[in-house]
Amino acid sequence: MSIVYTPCPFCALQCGVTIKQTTKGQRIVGKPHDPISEGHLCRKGLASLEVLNHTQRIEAPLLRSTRTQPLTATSWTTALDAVAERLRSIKKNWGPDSIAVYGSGALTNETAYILGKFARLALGTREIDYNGRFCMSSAAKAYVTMLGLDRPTSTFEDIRQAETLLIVGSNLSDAHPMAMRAIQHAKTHGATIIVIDPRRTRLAKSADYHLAIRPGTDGFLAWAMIHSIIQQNLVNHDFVTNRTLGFEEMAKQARHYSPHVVSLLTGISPKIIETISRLFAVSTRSMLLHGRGMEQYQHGVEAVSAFLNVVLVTGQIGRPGTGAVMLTGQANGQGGRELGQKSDQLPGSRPITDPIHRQAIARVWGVDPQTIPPAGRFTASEFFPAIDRGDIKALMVVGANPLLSAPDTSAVRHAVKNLEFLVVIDPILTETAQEADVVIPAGGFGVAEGTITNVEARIVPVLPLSSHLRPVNAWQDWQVFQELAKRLDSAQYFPYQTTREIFEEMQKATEGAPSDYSGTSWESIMSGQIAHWPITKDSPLGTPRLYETAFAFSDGRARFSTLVPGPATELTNSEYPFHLITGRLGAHYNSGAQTRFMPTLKKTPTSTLFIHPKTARQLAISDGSPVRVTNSHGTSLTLTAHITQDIRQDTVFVSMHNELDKAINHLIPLGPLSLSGMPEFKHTVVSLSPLQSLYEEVTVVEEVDLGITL
Ligand SMILES: Nc1nc2c(c(=O)[nH]1)N[C@H]1C(S)=C(S)[C@@H](COP(=O)(O)OP(=O)(O)OC[C@H]3O[C@@H](n4cnc5c(=O)[nH]c(N)nc54)[C@H](O)[C@@H]3O)O[C@H]1N2
Ligand SMILES: Nc1nc2c(c(=O)[nH]1)N[C@H]1C(S)=C(S)[C@@H](COP(=O)(O)OP(=O)(O)OC[C@H]3O[C@@H](n4cnc5c(=O)[nH]c(N)nc54)[C@H](O)[C@@H]3O)O[C@H]1N2
Ligand code: SF4
Ligand SMILES: [Mo]
Repeated sequence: MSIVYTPCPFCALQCGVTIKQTTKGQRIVGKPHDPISEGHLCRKGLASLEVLNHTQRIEAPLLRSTRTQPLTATSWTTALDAVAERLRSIKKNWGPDSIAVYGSGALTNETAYILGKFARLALGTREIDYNGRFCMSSAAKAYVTMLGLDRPTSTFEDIRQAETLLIVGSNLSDAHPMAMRAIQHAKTHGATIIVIDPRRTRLAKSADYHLAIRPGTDGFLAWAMIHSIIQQNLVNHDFVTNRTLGFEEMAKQARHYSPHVVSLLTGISPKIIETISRLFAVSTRSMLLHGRGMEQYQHGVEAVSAFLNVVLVTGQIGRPGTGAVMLTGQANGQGGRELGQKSDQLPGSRPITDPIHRQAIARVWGVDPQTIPPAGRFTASEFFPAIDRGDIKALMVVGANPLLSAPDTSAVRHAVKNLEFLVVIDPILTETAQEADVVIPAGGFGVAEGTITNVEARIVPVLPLSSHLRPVNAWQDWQVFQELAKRLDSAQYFPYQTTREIFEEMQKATEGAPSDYSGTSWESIMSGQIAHWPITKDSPLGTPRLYETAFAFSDGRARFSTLVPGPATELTNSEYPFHLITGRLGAHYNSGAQTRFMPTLKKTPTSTLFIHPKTARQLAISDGSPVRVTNSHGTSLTLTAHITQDIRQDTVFVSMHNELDKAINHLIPLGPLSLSGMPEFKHTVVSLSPLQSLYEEVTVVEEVDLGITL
């Protein structure tokens, strides 16, 4: 029997799994002593072996010569030659920036790093961005601007030690299930849990306070908390004076947001606003945790910034059991965004426009800084309109399924069809891959080797299964880019024999950068040493808790924010009276490309509309019946009603895991982007109409009843 320890392929907790391989097959259990899951796994983790023999898994490259032909299996050489030849000819005809690269937080650190290098050196394009733009970019912008680094300030050990936990727009119980262990630990030790979510999730049910806020109004709530903290004389003046800048201006702005006024916007009573503000301020150890629920709005950056103001004004940061934790979503949502996949960043979270950072990367890559293209013109969701305008002619998608997960599905589909060339690199034949000219399988669970940086900014080793048990013919992603680079006359930049060599080059590239990985080693990561970045030569064991003495600015001080909160882009009205909010189910994952085909997980249906019983009754909608959901642009989807008490009466919820013809992003327009480039994924307004009226059914039942009585 052999045993492999590797992380679960799904969320950013990266719980360790133990795969026991015997001649009879494989078995999966939790990894003992895992720092987050303590040896347990959620249902997705337990089902993860099903990713290996997934019905949509591809084992050989697929190719077609025209879009009207079906994709057929081909040799690696033919597929790689075809990709290189098409990209070379598009670059010659339209210039390098006509090729765009769409990366992912599902990739290892080494793949993320190589993808950025490949785009900028082998293709020479400035257009690279990734699906984390849809995920962590609003939180990242707020944290970098106010605290200095794009990283949660604290770890799960701090959550366990907290006395008050303020959890905003996060459905931990379904989206990060093993995190519930830390919450439960804190609760058992007397912590007060405050949850802000329009829905009563399992987390909300277990909380001391559940604020079922009106969607899109969190930013206002946070400002009312600041107002209330100042009014109740609960400002931590020592902290504010010694460790921050900009308090006076911020406090002046807070005057506009009295709990009374804000209660009208949010639906939360002034008394509750005052109570939770007091609790957060007076408790010795308070923490803020947040998910996408407040971030994926046009004013998501403003909302996160306002909550960080709450943390700073109360001085609840830099000590055990305090701080702010943006709950990263994807497996490598953290590392994925640090290593050069963002349109505006080079590896190490280095701003691409900064000459010193360009110089540092140019040195590691052995090129002139001029060779590194400038910042991209487009973020991930802007790629698709750019394709329609003719600015982008070829797209390379690596580890994402934008046909389902980017806003405005029909527009994305139209754009993808307009491309001269689409290549997808993914072990699964996703809906996006099905539209491609060439599909190349690489990486993924059981195959990928390297490292991932988890929700705590802790670097974890990723190991492949032994060769006789993993899918045949499996390639690492970097091998694909290396082979393509050879064909694009850039072999000299990709001389690697092993993944370790990439890790070591990546370490050099991050040395002295904001996200600094330089002080650890491949051996120590592979032997399971706990390491949270920054890991420098001076702090080789890393930094679990940030900002104990100074924030990451040259003067060491955090910055208060005066960004003004704003409403959701679309407001309910008589024609579209319901908020539609979107998010996750416990059994499925993101676009559903993996979980909709996994025998254990596919038992949980997708395409469901969660609706309150009173609303359902008013609209004559019965449980399990089809409902037409129409947005203000006149686009409709038919979904199946699931009646539940656990949602506001003016709000319905749909997951993002539906199959293509029911994809929720048919209803989410591209709309104005946030300051971070994030679309307003969480929200739109809709009208609802039953396709099968409850009253018709009731009439029939009454007739039968009458018959029996007579
Ligand atoms: N099971 C499962 N787990 C996952 C994933 C998955 O697809 N499935 N995906 C992973 C990824 S990539 C991510 S980013 C994370 C996401 O993790 P979360 O952010 O926790 O999950 P979501 O369901 O997207 O949104 C969280 C909550 O926001 C609420 N919400 C909607 N609008 C508002 C609002 O205006 N204000 C507030 N306060 N709340 C609001 C929704 O009701 C929902 O319960 O999960 C990760 N883990
Ligand atoms: N309306 C609405 N839309 C949303 C959201 C929402 O809440 N509401 N959430 C947004 C968020 S937070 C996110 S993160 C996105 C996620 O949505 P997508 O970007 O579509 O992500 P996934 O569906 O997780 O697809 C990841 C793919 O990566 C592949 N993969 C895994 N490992 C590897 C590897 O090692 N190598 C390669 N090459 N491929 C690999 C998997 O097989 C899978 O097909 O969706 C966004 N869209
Ligand atoms: S909590 Fe996340 S990482 Fe842990 S087992 Fe579940 S899906 Fe996997
Ligand atoms: Mo995400």
